[in-house]
This record gives sequence, C-alpha cells and structure tokens, in this order.
Amino acid sequence: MNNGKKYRLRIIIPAFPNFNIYSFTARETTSVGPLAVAASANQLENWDVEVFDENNCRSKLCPKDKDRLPDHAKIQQERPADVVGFYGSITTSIPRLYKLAEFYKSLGAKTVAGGKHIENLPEEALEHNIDVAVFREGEITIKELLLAWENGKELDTIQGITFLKQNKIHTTKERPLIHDFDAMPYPDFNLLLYAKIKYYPVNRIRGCNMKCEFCAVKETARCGSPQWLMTQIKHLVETKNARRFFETSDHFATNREDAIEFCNLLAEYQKKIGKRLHFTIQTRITDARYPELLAAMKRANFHMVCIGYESPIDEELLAMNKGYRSKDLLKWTKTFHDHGLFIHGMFIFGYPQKEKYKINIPIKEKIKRFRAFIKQSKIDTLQVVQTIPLPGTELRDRLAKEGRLYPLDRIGWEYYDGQFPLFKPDNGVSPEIMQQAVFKEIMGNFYRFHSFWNITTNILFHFPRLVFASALTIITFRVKYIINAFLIWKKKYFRNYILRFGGYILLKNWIKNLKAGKFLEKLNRAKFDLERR
Ligand code: B12
Ligand code: SF4
Repeated sequence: MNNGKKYRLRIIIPAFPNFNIYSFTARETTSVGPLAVAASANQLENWDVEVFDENNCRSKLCPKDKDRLPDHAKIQQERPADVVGFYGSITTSIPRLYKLAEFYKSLGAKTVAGGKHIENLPEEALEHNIDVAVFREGEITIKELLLAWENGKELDTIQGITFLKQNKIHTTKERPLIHDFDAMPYPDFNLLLYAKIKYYPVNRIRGCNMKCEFCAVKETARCGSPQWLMTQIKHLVETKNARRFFETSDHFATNREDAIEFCNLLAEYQKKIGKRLHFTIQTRITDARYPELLAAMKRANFHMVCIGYESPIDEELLAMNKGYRSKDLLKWTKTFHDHGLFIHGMFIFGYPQKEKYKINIPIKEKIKRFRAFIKQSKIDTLQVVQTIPLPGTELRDRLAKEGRLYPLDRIGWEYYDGQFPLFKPDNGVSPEIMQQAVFKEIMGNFYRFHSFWNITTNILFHFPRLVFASALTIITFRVKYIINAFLIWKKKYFRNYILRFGGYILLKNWIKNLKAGKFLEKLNRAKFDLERR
C-alpha cells in the first residue's frame, strides 16, 4: 500500500445458504459484531469503511448477480476495496465466505476474517484465501492490522491473529478480552449499505458463564452498563426511527441487577417519548426464579423472550451440561407467561448420549415426551433442531473420537444449521428417521394447517369484542379504548395462530426443498463412507 491515499475496508456478512426459520428475519436485520468492528476501523484517519450484509441487500441500488446476490465484481469496480473483512461466526455461511475471499484475493485485495468459526479453525481459513484470521473481539485488532498494512509493517506484534509468515502458520499472543465497553465506539448502522432494517440488533453482554457442551461461546461474560446500551437505543430511535430491537446477549440477565436497571431505563424512556418499543431478548429459563426480574421485563414492555430449553429429558440435559433438570421447566415457563411474555422455545432433538448418563429411550418415546412437554408448557413459538456438532465444541471432539461425524467432503459446513443430520445417531436409528422426527413429528405437530381454522374462528367469535371498544372510543373521543382492545385481541387470540400457520407454510416449503435438493443423496454417500472407515 502507498501513502497519501484514502483506503477502503469492506466488511461482508456472507449469505446463509439454506432456507430456514431465520430466512425471513435475516432479510430484516443484520449482525451487530461486524458493525462494531467497522465503527472502530472507521476511526482511522486514512480509511473509509463500509459493510454489506448479503442476507439483507434489499435496496434497489445494490448491483445484483444472476443469483440475486450482491454483484461483487461490479461493486469492486465502482468502489475498489483494499481490504475485505468477513464475518465468520456462522458455520453455514463459511463456504460462501471462502468463495468471496477467493474472488477478492484474485483482484489483489487483502482479506481478513473473524467470528466463531474462523477463530476455531484459523488454519482452514488460511488455506481458503484468508490472509489474517482474527481471534475473539475484532475492534482493536482491526485498527492495528489496517495501520500495519497501511504502513508496510510486520504483523507479529498484533495480538490475537493467525497468518502465514514465510509460508508457515504463525499465531501471535492472545489478546485480552475487552472489559471497558465505554471505550469502544457504538456499532455504526450508517456504515451498512443497501440494507433495510426492521429489527435492530443491539448487544450489552459478551460471552457466557455457562459451559454447555454443544455451544461455541466459551469466553467469560462481560457486561456493558445499562446506560451504555440505553444510549445506543435512544440514538437508534432518534436517528433511524427504530422501533424493534433484538438484544443479542446470550443471557440477558447475566447480571440481574443490571438487567433490572436496564428494564427500568427502557420503561422510563418509552413513557417519555410516548411510544412502545418492541424488544426481544435471549435469556435462561432459570430466570423465572426471580419474579422481580420478570416484573421489570413486563414494565419495559418486552415482547418476546427466546429460551434454550434444549430438552425435557434429564439425561440429555446432564449430557449437555445445561445446569438444570426438567422437573421445574413447566412451572418456570408458566411464571414467564404469567408476566405476559411470549416465549420462543428452542430445543435440540436427538442429543447423542454420554456413557455416564446413558438411558435407553426408544425414539418414539422421545418424540412423545417432546410433544407432551411442548403442549403442556404452551410455548408460543418453537424451534426444534437436530444436534449441530459445531467447530470448537466439546461435543464435536466427543463425536469425532467416537468416529461418528459424517465426513465434511460429503456433508459440508453449509449444512450445519440444525436442519440436517450431521453424525451417526444413537441406538441404530437412521439419520433420515431423525430428520423426520424433527420436521414431521415435532415441528409438524406444532405448526399445523389446523391453525388456519383457529384464525378464522377467532376472527368470527372474538373480533366482535372490538365493536364495544370502538363505540367507547367514538363516545369519549379517546382512541386508547380501541387501541388497547385491539392489542389485547391480537395478543390473546391472533398472534400465535398466525405465526403457527406461517410456520406450517415454511415447513411445507422446507420439506419440498429437501426432496428437490441433493442432501439425501449426499447423506447416503456419507453413511457409506463412515461405515467403510
Ligand atoms: C444473535 C445471534 C443470532 C441471531 C442473528 C441475528 C443477528 N444477525 O445478529 C439469530 C437468532 C438469527 C441466530 C441464528 C442462528 N445462530 Co446464532 N447467535 C447469535 C449470538 C447469540 C450473538 C451474536 C452477537 O450479536 N454477538 C455479539 C457481537 C458483538 O459479537 P460477535 O458477533 O462475535 O462479533 C465479534 C467477533 O466475532 C469479531 N468479528 C465479527 N465479525 C468480524 C469481522 C472481522 C473482519 C473481524 C476482524 C472481526 C469480526 O469482532 C466482533 C466484535 O468484537 C451468537 C452467540 C455469540 N455470543 O456470538 C450465536 C451464534 C453466532 N449462533 C450460532 C448458531 C449455530 C446459529 C443458528 C445455526 C442456530 C440454529 N440452530 O438455528 C442460526 C443460524 C441462522 C441462519 N440464518 O442460518 C452459533 C454459531 C456457531 C457456528 N460456528 O456456527 C453461535 C456462536 C451460538 C452458539 N451456540 O454457539 N443467531
Ligand atoms: S448454550 Fe447458552 S447458556 Fe449454554 S454456554 Fe451457550 S450461550 Fe451459554
């Protein structure tokens, strides 16, 4: 690189390959991590920074290729990037990431990538046209790296990276985790090109103190202050007219006092601006033990809580290291519901048994238990996935030792989203049966065509309740009666059935795609290869 010129960093969030439960949401949101890295890099004097999320390039201004993805050849011609960075947290998007890296490298750009997949498999990244793989948080590293490239300096002194030096893999000293978030710039949505955002991702807590066997999050939790997050939210409301937020922290209530304080600040702010903000969070079911926390969530008008239940079977919870047993799950779920919160429940089906906690439950019985629990708990929306042996997890190591992972050259990273069997299941059950159990027997039993009739009956029988509220509004000139009545009707009688019917259509499409695609053929080859080893 030469002096006296402005350089460009382009960060790309690569497209997710499969149609799944997140496909619609992905079009309306983005990832907050790359925006934080971009904001930090943008502080450098000689660098222009831009971010694309290939999953949300909805603007007509975005040049598109024949697959309706951003046309990088045109973009690079219009605004050449000197360095291209990639968000590599989600394994399914890795093949696309490597393809883009190859393209940009062929045009002479430098490439750098961060995120969970990359930090667990940095050598794989270097073999696939990534010049520098970044471990953990990227805000400080990216600045040091860009400055080193700008000034033609060696990379050895930059902490937390892996790169090739004289054709040998070189990993530098570990970079300490960030604790002082106040010193970091806020993720900058102005740098995101071509996207239309409906759900703004924000984040206050990084890492998690639990140690679930299947999870790729390994760093200890560090929390930004409630005020720090509130300032970001106010800024987004006031500059972007943002109304819907997804707080991406792994466990919203990692520090309970801070969580309550944040809820109170959010409640106050909504009162002040006279507008309701729509907030979704991720938290643990065990938070139900703290009613003051749930009451604060209600005060803050939280809309939905996403909870990883994982399984209603104790031996599976033990194998996962989940840290709780199934006996309290129903009671805790009810407590969340009693506080007026919608629950999106996330489950893993077919978790591979551990020798220490082995039990012999036939698959039919497992399906029965999952269905019974889901019905009794009255969870509002549901996601059941198959076990994903993610890179960098103890689970993947265990299955690799047991020789059960399907070879990657048959079933590649693009299938690692929980919709496909990725290893030989327990007890001689076939992977096809496992996949059917999730889609037809459990998800299919929840997301049913039947919901369509529920929608119709609700409109016929419950919608007339709004007539009285409308009359009251007309008489008193106060719209609050009709608004409140409508919100109650929507929440109580409409929301879940419409979502369940939407889920039914999504599932049907998914099964159609599976039959039309090549996965089942690949699975047969993978099974054959595994047996031969
Ligand atoms: C929010 C979230 C989602 C949201 C995404 C919304 C969004 N776009 O933000 C939703 C709910 C949609 C989602 C879905 C899924 N997710 Co998710 N998700 C997360 C979660 C909880 C938080 C991400 C976050 O905001 N982190 C906070 C930011 C600040 O950190 P960060 O993203 O890591 O970014 C930092 C570094 O990585 C680095 N960095 C990032 N990008 C770059 C780029 C460059 C150039 C550099 C230098 C550095 C760098 O610097 C950043 C700032 O410090 C993570 C867990 C986690 N803690 O990361 C899981 C996680 C990323 N998800 C995961 C998974 C598995 C999934 C699903 C497959 C789950 C499922 N079974 O359906 C789906 C896949 C979706 C799809 N479309 O196919 C795994 C991914 C592991 C892997 N190897 O694949 C994680 C790690 C959780 C886990 N249990 O292990 N997810
Ligand atoms: S699954 Fe959730 S609770 Fe378990 S370690 Fe990962 S982030 Fe923490």
